Amino acid sequence: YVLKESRYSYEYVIKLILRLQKNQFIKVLVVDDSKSTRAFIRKTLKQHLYQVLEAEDGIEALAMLQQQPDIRLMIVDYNMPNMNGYELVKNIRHKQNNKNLIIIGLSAEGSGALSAKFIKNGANDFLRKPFYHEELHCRLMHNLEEMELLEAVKDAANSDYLTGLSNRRYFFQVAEKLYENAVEQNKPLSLAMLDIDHFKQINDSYGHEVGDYVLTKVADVLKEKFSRFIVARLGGEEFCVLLKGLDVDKSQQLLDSFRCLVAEQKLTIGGIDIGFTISIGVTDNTYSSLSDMLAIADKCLYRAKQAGRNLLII
Ligand code: GH3
Ligand code: MG
Ligand code: MG
Ligand code: MG
Repeated sequence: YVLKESRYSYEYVIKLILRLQKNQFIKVLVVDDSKSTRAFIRKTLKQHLYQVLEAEDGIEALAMLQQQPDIRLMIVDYNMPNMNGYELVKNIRHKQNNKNLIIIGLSAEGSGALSAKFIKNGANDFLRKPFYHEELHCRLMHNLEEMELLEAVKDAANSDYLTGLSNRRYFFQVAEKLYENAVEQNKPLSLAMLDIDHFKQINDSYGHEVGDYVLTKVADVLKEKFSRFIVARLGGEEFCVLLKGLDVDKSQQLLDSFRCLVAEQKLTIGGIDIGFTISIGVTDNTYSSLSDMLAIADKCLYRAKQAGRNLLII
């Protein structure tokens, strides 16, 4: 359909082809008590390769949202039995943590107060029935693009550009919450500071680009080995891992096997084998505070350096 209609841009067609190729269809939930309106919206959206789900009322919609958290978009009618559209929006925005869900209000009642009510309660946009199918398409597109842009900005703000790990900013934001949860629930939590040994020598011997490559490789192994945990690059060649649910003994096992793995492997860059090691400081002292934990782990790391490097100290 989109290919047949000449009015769609080249970029848009490519976007749809990519969606088809990856089999990634955006899930839209249409909530309306009118079967004919649902059918009309379904037909329009299917032409643009959305995956369309339907609910007859708010209660059914809430249940579907619970079961399918990958629903990205919702189109919500105003007049419905059991719960009207704006109550549904209010309910979703207040109770559930789904800021990334786009909600578009819908009504045949032409009052401006109604659209304001929808938007005040958390809808992203509003459409008046009857609407031209192109208007629906444009509003969805517009809101999706805005959301994608916002997500990209958030991602960039939270991650380290070179390694793709969480950055310092994000780490402290999340770590503080994890620390509080661990203390409240009396659950184990340990923290490790890692630092590449004699990294300056790698830069000095092979150049800064090779140094960067080493950093990305270390980050890749960290991501793989500690995928269940929070791993961040705190700066330079210094990393931090926050191990929720693990006491210091289990953390030590995991971290020490990582340390051995790094020490045993060599990176081959331009025909040259480069070996390096990592020193680690660990603590699970949740009695103090997160900043104390960081300070203790840092002290242990310093001791590991003093004791000759390529060591883990608790
Ligand atoms: P130690 O074993 O005591 O940790 O010695 P070191 O040489 O690893 O530590 P030092 O703090 O003396 O040097 C760290 C070096 O890391 C200095 C700095 O130029 C380099 N560095 C920091 N950030 C980056 C980066 O993003 N890329 C590269 N290639 N080098 C970096
Ligand atoms: Mg209705
Ligand atoms: Mg170092
Ligand atoms: Mg350092």
